[in-house]
Parts: sequence; structure tokens; C-alpha cells
Amino acid sequence: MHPLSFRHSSLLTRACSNGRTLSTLAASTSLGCLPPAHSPAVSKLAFFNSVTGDSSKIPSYRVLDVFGVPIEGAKVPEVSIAPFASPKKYEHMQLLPTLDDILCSGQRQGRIPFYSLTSYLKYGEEATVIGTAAALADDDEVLSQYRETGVLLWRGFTLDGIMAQVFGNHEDSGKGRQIAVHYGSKQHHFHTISSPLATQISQAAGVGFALKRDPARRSKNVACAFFGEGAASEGDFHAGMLLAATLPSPTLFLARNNGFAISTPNSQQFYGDGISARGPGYGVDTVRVDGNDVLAVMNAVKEARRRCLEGGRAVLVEMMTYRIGHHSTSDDSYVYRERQEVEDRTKNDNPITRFRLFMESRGWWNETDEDELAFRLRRDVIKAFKRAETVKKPDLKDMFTDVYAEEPWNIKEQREELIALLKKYGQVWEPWQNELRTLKNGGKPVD
Ligand SMILES: Cc1ncc(C[n+]2csc(CCOP(=O)(O)OP(=O)(O)O)c2C)c(N)n1
Ligand SMILES: [Mg+2]
Repeated sequence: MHPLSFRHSSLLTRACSNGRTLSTLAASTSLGCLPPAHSPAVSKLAFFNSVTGDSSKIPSYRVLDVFGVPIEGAKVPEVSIAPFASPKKYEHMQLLPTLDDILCSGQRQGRIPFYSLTSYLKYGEEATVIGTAAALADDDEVLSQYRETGVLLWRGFTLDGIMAQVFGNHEDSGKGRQIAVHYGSKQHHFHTISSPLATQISQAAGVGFALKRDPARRSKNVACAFFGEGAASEGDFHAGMLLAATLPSPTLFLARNNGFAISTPNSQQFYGDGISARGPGYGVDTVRVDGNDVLAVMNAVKEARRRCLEGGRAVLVEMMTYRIGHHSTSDDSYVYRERQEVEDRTKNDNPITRFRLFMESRGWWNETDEDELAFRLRRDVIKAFKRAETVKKPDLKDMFTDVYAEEPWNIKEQREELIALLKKYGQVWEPWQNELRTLKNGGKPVD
């Protein structure tokens, strides 16, 4: 589809939009208008259940077809004309499955206790993440779900930083207190990930409002909430959209619609036309985009961001993709979907292949580049993995700090109990002695 079109409901727009068409309609129908909605009165009883106004599905904006060829009328983003910009995107897209491959193997080997929820595993949602990262300013505030590690890496967060978090060693800024893949970095404007689904969506509306109130950042930065279509079933989605639409605030809602919420397919998640259909309900400019087309995602998010800043209000982008990997290391998706379906999607609509074909057609990439990249990424990820394995775990006392300004009685009680246990077993019981040796400061002092 071209050009890129953000839409309110055409049905509602036709009927009466912000009073603009009110006088014309009122004059032509002479039936009046219902305050306060400026809804023109009509004599024909008609129900509606479509934001396109004609019951058709909301279209998806696309630049490249599945063979990496720009579709007729599509605008190839300027930045990709520069040969150096596209390989950067491609490298980051390739880094994600490399990272997942090695970390998932590490989890299976028992070298890390848990690796979950990033799960690109093979190929999947790289275009949604890297296309967005490339379209945002590096200091836009990002509140992610858990599949958006690529944004952090795009902004320069290091592989050592990733590994420190996953291993929970003392170099982790969260001091090893978060579950794996729950990254966060103030420096990279990436808010620490929370496990309870959708909390980031309403928080983003608050962050957007804070940006608007800050003279130094007003009209310069947006707050972005990434979320899956499953998370959009939570009340927080509706609270966040309503808040950002009414206050209003420059908040960019980025839905990754990948077909599943763990084992629950889309058909059991919603009955309407995906997540896009909900945007106009909140008066929010909305676009649906082919999420496996990195250039389309980049174009759409750039324009969405521009609208956010210009109007100081919310915009919704729904990125249509497919979760190729299992949900996490705790999931076997072949229990609830056909292996063939996954293989077909991998083969026929692969975001990495599509972009690679595009770059090759421009003469920016070839087989040698591909081999060199694969070798380099694997080498770098393994090196960071092995290094993190040798780094000490955080100081034991960090377990009790940073959450409360003043230590509450129950935390004090737990800390004192640990001190007593350390005195009793720490120097004499071998399993404790071994464990304490892996900690910074040998597990001392706790008090
Ligand atoms: C409030 C809450 N309910 C349930 C879960 C368990 N859970 C973790 S991920 C997930 C599926 C989310 O699906 P979606 O938002 O579509 O994201 P995807 O994994 O597909 O990227 C569920 C149900 C949770 N973490 N929090
Ligand atoms: Mg999903």
C-alpha cells in the first residue's frame, strides 16, 4: 500500500470529525447534531463494526516484497541509499539470532540458570526491533516488553553488558537481582523491563507526559512502549492509550503482532481487526505495517514519531510479524502449532532474507560479507559469554539495598538471619564455602 496512511476511522471521519464537517452535514441532512459528540443525526438505523467503513481489513504498509524488491510506488527510505546505513541495520538484525542461539545453548548446558523470552532462536522479529531502533532518536525513552534487546544493542549497549545481566554478575547494573533478559540502562534511555505484562504501556504514557512538561525535551523526544498483541489484552493497554490520548502526551505505542501469546493464537486473543482497529477508538493516529519489512517499519515509525512530536500526542503502530521461535526456553511450540507452518514462514517471509536480497540487489552485500559477518558475530558473542562466566557474582549485601530509602523491619530481619547463617555455615560447610567464593568480596560483609 502506498502512500503510508495513518487513519482515524473513515466512517467516523465521514460522519463528523472534530466538528469540521459538522455544518455541511447538518445543512445537508437538516436533522441536527448530538452534543457533545457532534454526532450528526440520521434517520437510518445502521450498526458498524469496521474502522475502514466498508468491512475490509486494515491494510499493511510495505516497501519490500518477500524477495526484497521495492513494491510499485514504494518510497525507499533515504538513509538506505547510503551504502553504509543498511549494512549496519543488517548486522544488528543478524546479531539477534546469533545471541539467542548461543544463550539458549548456554541455558540448555546449564551454564546459565535461565534464558527466556527473547526467543528469536532462528529468525523472527528482527525487522520490528531494528527498523524501530533506526527510526527513533537514540535518546527517546524506550519502555520495552522483552523481545526488544536489539534497541539496546543498536544504541551501543555492549555484549558484555548483555552477558552481565544474563549471568547476573557484579557488572550488571541491576546487581543480578532481575530475571534474565530484563535489561535496563539509564544511559541508553531504556527503562528496566518488568515481567508483569503491559505495565510498560501505561508507564510510557506517564513518561511521555513528563517529556512534554520538561522544557529541555519537549518536542524533542517521545516515549515508546513496545508490547505484544497478547499484552494488549491487559487493562494497562487501554489505560495507557486513553491517558496518552487525553492528557495528551507524545507517546508512541508499538505493537508487535506476532500471532501468539505463548500458546494462545490470535484467533483466541481478539475478535476485531487486530490492535490497529483500537487506535481510532481512542482518537489516536494509527498505522499497520508489514513487520517483516525493515524499511517499511523504519518509514512508518519515523512518520509516527514526527506526528507524536508535532501534535504532542499519541500514535499507534501495529507491526505484523510472526514468532518463528518458541516463546522461551520453557516452551515447545510444536505442541500447539504445526512445524510445517513455522518452516513455511521461515522460508517464505523471512525479514533477514528479505533485507539481504535487497542489499545484494544494490551491490552492498555479497556472500563473502555474509560469511565474514557470521564468523565475527559468533566469535564476539562467544567471547562475551565466556568472559561473563568468569566474573564474580554481586556483593551479597546488594541483595538488601536500593529498593527502600529506609530498611523496613522484614528486610532487616532477613539480613540478620543471613548474617547468623553465614557465621554458622559460611566457614565450615563446603557447599557454602564454594558458593561464597563465586561472590564479589567472598560474600562479606552483609551488615
Ligand atoms: C500479567 C501477566 N500475565 C501473564 C504473564 C505470562 N506471560 C509472559 S509472556 C506472555 C505472552 C505475551 O504475549 P505477547 O504480548 O503477544 O508477546 P510475545 O511473547 O508474543 O512477544 C504471558 C502470558 C505475565 N508475564 N504477566
Ligand atoms: Mg505475541
